[in-house]
Amino acid sequence: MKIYFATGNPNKIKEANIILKDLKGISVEQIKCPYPEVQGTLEEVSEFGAKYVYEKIEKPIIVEDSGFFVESLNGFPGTYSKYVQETLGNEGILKLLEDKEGDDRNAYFKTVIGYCDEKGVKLFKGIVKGKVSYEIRSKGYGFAYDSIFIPDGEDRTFAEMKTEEKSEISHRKKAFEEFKKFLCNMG
Ligand code: ITT
Repeated sequence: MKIYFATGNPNKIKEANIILKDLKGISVEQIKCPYPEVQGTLEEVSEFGAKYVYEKIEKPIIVEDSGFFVESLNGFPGTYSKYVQETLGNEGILKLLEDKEGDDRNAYFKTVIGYCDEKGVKLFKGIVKGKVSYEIRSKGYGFAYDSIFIPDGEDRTFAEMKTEEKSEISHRKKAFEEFKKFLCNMG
C-alpha cells in the first residue's frame, strides 16, 4: 500500500520512512499538493488538510502539522512556528529566552498527523518534551528548531543527533507509532 504524504518538507518524508521502515508493504511518498492552512490548532490544520487533499487525489493521504511550544512564552511560537522560524529564526527564540533558566526553558514539539481515506479522517498525535538550549548547536542534522531543542534525557540537541537517533524518540516517531497501530489493525 502506498500512502501519499502531502508536504513541502522533504525532512518529514525522510523521518516518516525511517520510522515506518519495519512495516512491510507500506511506503510513504511525497506529493506536493498545497492545502489551505486554516488558522487554528494543529489538529484543525491536519484534519482540514487531509480531507482537502483526499478530495483532490482520492488516494490514502497524510498531512502533518507540527509546532514548537515554549512553556514560559505561553506556548509561543506554537501554531505560528513556520512563520516565526522564517522571521525571528532560532536566534530570535534564544533572544526571547536570554534571561530564562531551568524550567523556564521547558519546551516541547507536537505533531498531529491527519490520515484520510474513503472511510474518513483520523488524527494521530505525538509530543516530545525537553529544553531550549542556550545556544544554537548543530552537527548538520535535522532542520528548523532542531538546533535549539534538547530532548529530556539527552545532552545533545536534535540537530546533533543522526536522523535515525532523533527518530527513535521524536514527536514524529510517537505520532507515527500511533498511526502504525491503526494501520496494523486495518489488516
Ligand atoms: P509542510 O509542508 O508539511 O506544512 P512545514 O515545514 O511547513 O511543512 P509545519 O508547518 O508542520 O511544516 O511545521 C511548522 C514549523 O516547525 C516549520 O518551520 C517546520 O520546519 C518546523 N518543524 C516541524 N517539524 C520539526 C522538527 O521535527 N524539528 C524541527 N522543526 C520542525
